[in-house]
Amino acid sequence: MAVDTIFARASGAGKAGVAVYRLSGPEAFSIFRKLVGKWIINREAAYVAVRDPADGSVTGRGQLIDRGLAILFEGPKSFTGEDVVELSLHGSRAVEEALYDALTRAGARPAEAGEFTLRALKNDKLDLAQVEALADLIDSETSLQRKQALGQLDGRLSEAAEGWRKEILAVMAPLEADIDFPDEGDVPAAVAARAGPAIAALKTSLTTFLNQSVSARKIREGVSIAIIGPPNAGKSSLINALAGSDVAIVSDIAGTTRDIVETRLDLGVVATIADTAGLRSMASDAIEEEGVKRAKSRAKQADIRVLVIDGSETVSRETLLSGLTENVPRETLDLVHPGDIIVWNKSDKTNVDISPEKEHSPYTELSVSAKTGAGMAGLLQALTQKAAEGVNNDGPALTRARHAAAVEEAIAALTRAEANIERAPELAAEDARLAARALGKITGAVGVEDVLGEIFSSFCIGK
Ligand SMILES: Nc1nc2c(ncn2[C@@H]2O[C@H](COP(=O)(O)OP(=O)(O)O)[C@@H](O)[C@H]2O)c(=O)[nH]1
Ligand SMILES: [Mg+2]
Repeated sequence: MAVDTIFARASGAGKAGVAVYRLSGPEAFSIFRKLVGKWIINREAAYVAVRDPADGSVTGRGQLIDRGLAILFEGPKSFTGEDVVELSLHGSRAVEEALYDALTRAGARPAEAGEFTLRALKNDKLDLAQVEALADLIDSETSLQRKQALGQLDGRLSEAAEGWRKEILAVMAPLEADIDFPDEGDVPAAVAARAGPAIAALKTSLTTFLNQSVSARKIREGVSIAIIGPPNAGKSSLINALAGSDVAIVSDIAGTTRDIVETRLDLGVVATIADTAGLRSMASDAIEEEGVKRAKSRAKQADIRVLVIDGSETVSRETLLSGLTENVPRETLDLVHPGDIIVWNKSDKTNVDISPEKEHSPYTELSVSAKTGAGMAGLLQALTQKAAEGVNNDGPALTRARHAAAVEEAIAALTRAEANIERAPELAAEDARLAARALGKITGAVGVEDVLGEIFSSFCIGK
């Protein structure tokens, strides 16, 4: 099947001093010649005039479109593995339109979203884990995300997955030999003696790896923080103070915040912080009631909860934590887990003195004033620390649910192999084969077609 030559703007849309256009495919170089009228040296930037070969006969003589830098990348040493042309021209709508017309007339077609990367995958320039890493790198917002994506783009995860897959295959080989020579009576015991511990060791390393993946996914997906508490405690004031902008409406009318208001914070790790409706049992109407329901459900899903208390109104720490305070019922306290944060707000008014007991508290307790900003640096620090807890970005990491599912599948298969190894080595061999297959899904050595749609749906044109 003939492969089309495709083009797209690789740099962001809109007006810009320079925009990079990419052309890839078997006709990329001949189309370049039609527009530029000459050859340039592979992998060397050259200043060229790009012209519209409208009359179809004389190359390089048409109407001038723009001048700029061109680089040729001869396949397979290019991003897609095909012949690639990169043109850095002026980033204007008119240049873009004229260029697209000319390229289309010269025989190329506009690329679909992610099509360059898809070609890189098909031509073995990147494996599936690296394609995901590329998407993550382009989407990265924090330095941890950037480093993690770069590591994966370098093949850190792919190498680990491939390494384990090969180890499993190595363990499997004597099991298969056993199947081939079933008459040698003492083989099963010897095989089991050797393969059993090897399978157990593999299972252990895969399980450790899987457990670490929680933090890797946190880096990619971000941690979720929910601000909860009774009405008028200052939850909305707090999110505004943290975000440094008015994301939520502040008012002394109880029940003002009804839906969840979210904003992003860079705590080293990306964090989504949510302001929620005040928790009270006597909601004034059905909308507020729904808001309370959402607040509770968000509190349950969040990685970190921040319970905000009006410290100027609460009588004492004991009454609060025993659930005796009228406006902070037991039900609200039950949403808060050990390790979560309790913020005693409005410290600018008289506030409960938490200093004697806070050292022994199962929670991180802080006295702040969302109004004056007192104590806010400490809160930010506590959030940063909790968000970073257990986040480790050294070494390969399972950054997506898809990777974790593949490792889980491999562990389950190895568990079956372990159980079968003495009684039925042929079944154990099959289980080991399935474990290897499961790991092959990470790089796309297996089952690539099943996940392509989902992975590439996040790509935009030009990637
Ligand atoms: N004095 C004082 N007032 C505050 C503080 N934080 C919030 N408030 C006030 O408390 C009222 C309720 O605040 P709001 O943020 O809307 O509370 P929410 O219902 O928990 O979201 C508003 O009148 C705020 O101005 C604070 O630290 N000190
Ligand atoms: Mg509010």
